[in-house]
Amino acid sequence: MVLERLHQMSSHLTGQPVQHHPFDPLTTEEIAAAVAIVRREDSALHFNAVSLWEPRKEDMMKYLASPETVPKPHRVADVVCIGRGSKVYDGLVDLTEGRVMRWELTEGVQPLITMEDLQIVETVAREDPKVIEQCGILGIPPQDMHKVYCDPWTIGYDERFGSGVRLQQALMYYRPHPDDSQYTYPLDFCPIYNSDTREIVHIDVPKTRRPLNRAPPINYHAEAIKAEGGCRKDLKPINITQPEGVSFTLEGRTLKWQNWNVHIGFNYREGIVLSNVTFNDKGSVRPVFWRMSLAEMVVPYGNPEHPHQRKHAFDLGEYGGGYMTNSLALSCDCKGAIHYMDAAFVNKAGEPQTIKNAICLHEEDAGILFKHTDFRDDSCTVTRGRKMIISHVFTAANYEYCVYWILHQDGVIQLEVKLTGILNTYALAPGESAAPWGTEVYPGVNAHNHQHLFCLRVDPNIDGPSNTIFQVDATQGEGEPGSEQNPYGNAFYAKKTKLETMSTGMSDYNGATSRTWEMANTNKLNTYSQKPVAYKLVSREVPSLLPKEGSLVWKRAGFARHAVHVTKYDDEQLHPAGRHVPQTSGEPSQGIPAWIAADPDGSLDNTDVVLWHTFGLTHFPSPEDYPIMPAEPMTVLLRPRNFFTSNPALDVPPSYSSTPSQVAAGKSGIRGVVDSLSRLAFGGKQEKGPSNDCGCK
Ligand SMILES: *[C@@H]1O[C@H](CO)[C@@H](O)[C@H](O)[C@H]1NC(C)=O
Ligand SMILES: *[C@@H]1O[C@H](CO)[C@@H](O)[C@H](O)[C@H]1NC(C)=O
Ligand SMILES: [Cu+2]
Repeated sequence: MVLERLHQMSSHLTGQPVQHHPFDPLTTEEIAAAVAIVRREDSALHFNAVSLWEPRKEDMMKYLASPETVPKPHRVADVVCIGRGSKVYDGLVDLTEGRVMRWELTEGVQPLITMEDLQIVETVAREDPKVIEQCGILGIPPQDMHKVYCDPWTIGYDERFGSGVRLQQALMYYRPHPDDSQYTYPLDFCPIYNSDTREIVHIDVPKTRRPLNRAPPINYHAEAIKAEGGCRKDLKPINITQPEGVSFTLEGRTLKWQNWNVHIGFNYREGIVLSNVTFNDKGSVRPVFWRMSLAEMVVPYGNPEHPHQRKHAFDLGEYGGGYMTNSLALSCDCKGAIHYMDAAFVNKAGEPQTIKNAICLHEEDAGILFKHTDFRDDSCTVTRGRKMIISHVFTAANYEYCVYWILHQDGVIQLEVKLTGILNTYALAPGESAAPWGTEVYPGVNAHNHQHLFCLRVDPNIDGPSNTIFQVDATQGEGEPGSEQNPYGNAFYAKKTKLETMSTGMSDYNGATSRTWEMANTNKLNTYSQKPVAYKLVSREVPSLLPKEGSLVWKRAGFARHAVHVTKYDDEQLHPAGRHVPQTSGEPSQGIPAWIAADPDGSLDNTDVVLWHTFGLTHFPSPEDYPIMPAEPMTVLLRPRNFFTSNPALDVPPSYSSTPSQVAAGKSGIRGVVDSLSRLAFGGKQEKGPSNDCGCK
């Protein structure tokens, strides 16, 4: 109904009917309109971001409750501009009314570094006399400067320069040939680049010099493999076909699949945003999550030598997971029958840009969903599962992050992140050991220890916005063996601890107690278990932040200090390390620690709360990770607990099902499911089972 109404709306911008869902990202037309409105005030600004300012939750709820009487929330653009002298402006542009709503000069911050900001640095570095001089010292003559490359990172934070000047650090490399991986040839010095003056303002040079690596190149592209003897030849094709098409539908950006209903947004910062996630439970549409996204991440490196303490990229807050997203048009990132969505951004000049096929939507077989065989007679039911995957892939200089939001038929939502791409590398002097802060992954190549810590933002809506978060620990029963309450010493139970207030609403991981966290609606009990309806966060790769308390990373990445933080819902609180992350000193810490400090006694009980979960891995590189890393997966599950009254996937058609009485009568239930291909694979000689063989052993 709401969508129908939206279809009927027409835009004053284009005069064309539009189908904006209030959560839809800004279109290229809307980005252009926002830029034009800002330009009326100041024509000399550069654009850093023009993105949807999502409707305030309260307005949205009111509108949904009575769309006839409450006006629809306006389309609003959230704008970040950079003016003369590095001045940063934050603004809001009301697109429905065509006016600037809010415009502020923000002092002492640096907005994220865009791809355009990054690309200039290499050109400048190659022409800088001091960089040329440093290259000379390492054995690269001036006429070879075109073989020198750099990955420009934000500077992170460097106390010598502070936050007032927009700076990048250039991690330097060399390519003997344009097709060679530069990561085999890191250079040992680090120029610092000023984005305003477009010049190298300083070079950090290590005390001990490390000459250019002389090892032969090692590459991973097909040409290189051909030279090494070619690709393996024993792979037969696997074809994935959906002869009758896909099982999902899209209405605008709202996906419907197997009882799920999800709005798919996208922005320059977080990439994919899932909103208004509901599950149709036998005809009753039940809210599950209001909004979910990967909100931030930090990759701290563990080498104590200056200036490597600066290497700790906040890939989302400092560069933007959306801005760095790949166009999936040319590659084979997803397989099967695929639906794509584009992403629209602004460039520095204020022109809308489109990344084609930024988001991929497709289904995959998910193996066994459930199965049971009655050992007495081999009667059996086996049901295969299917999953719906909403994904994007972004390239953060050397690294690739593949982000998969996966819906399952049993009410589970899974976030899988795969890490691939290339290690960040540094030079080694002849005879120098990489240990203990790194590993020599190839002769002369030092890959430093590091962590990848992701921050998942979940705004639960478990049968409504009033939710409570519990930490759940498997705990032994009180009393020693022989005692009255635990006579055999075997008792254990799930101990639930409520996260009560902002200042106490945090929790670390504990694998020994199988710790999970429940997002519960305590106002509604499950009919059978008499426990609150809930979704449980199950996450098992949760290292603690290794940089110590008081360190730069600890100060800047407050969100990473605990596995879970819970905060009271606030429309403005989307970015756990702050709105503008580059060059924050962490004094005071931005984002989550600041929000908690502002309302330490704020109650988290039975109210609208947000759960922030930091998970990830600690990466000690090894030669198998080089010259390109095989993808390493990591998974977080959101599982219904006491939410349904039985397995919600019972009605998924089984691949095979027979009852004891069908077996006794010599019938094998559903027919035609015997796996003929696997028999063929072994020469077609295998006996076909008896007619009541269920075919699933
Ligand atoms: C499998 O896919 C390949 C490549 O798309 C195609 O050439 C081939 O005909 C397909 N085979 C079958 C059995 O569909
Ligand atoms: C959320 O989804 C439900 C149905 O799944 C729909 O009735 C409601 O209007 C949606 N709300 C928004 C904000 O899209
Ligand atoms: Cu890594």
